[in-house]
Amino acid sequence: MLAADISQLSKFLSFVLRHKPDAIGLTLDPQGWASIAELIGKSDAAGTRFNREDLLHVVETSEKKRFTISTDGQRIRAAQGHSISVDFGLPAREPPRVLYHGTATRFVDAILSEGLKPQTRKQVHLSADEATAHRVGQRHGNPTILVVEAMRMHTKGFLFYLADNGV
Ligand code: HQG
Repeated sequence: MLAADISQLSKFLSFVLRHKPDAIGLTLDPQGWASIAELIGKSDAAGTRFNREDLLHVVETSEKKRFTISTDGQRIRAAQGHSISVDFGLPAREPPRVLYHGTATRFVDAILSEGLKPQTRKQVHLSADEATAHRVGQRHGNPTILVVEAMRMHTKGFLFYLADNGV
């Protein structure tokens, strides 16, 4: 596959598996899994054609490991980033002392007064290292990195999760 095709298919999969499965008439189970055969069939019917090999290629080459294949090889889900409700069945974890959130400098005043909000997603994304937070923040403009006192929040009852892909 060409790099442009890989990127396009990755974006399509993110859209369908994180946000709008019903755009192609797909149903995810409560844990966010879709049948690969059904995904391929319904995507084709909706005008996006790819085969199992293409799909696995996108999954394997995803630097951020955005998608997870089930152990039996029959199903796929997005590792994180959803705007629809999914229950990953993941246990809440004890976070490190601090975690980082990269954002655009223009959002900082609002964040400091309202708090960090997940916005259109279901969870706020935090990074274990500053370099990753910097990259995430840069997507929105001139980046600022916020240091989140994760352990202190944990002791106050806030819940932290680690997605399949390390986010
Ligand atoms: C900001 C990508 C104003 C928040 C990345 C962020 C990441 C507020 C934006 C993943 C706010 C939401 C997630 C408040 C939060 N007022 N702005 N009170 N609270 N914000 O894209 O964290 O390529 O939904 O700081 O690499 O930037 O999709 O979240 O700037 O891992 O796999 O609202 O998305 O991964 O933006 O990025 P996003 P994010 P993928």
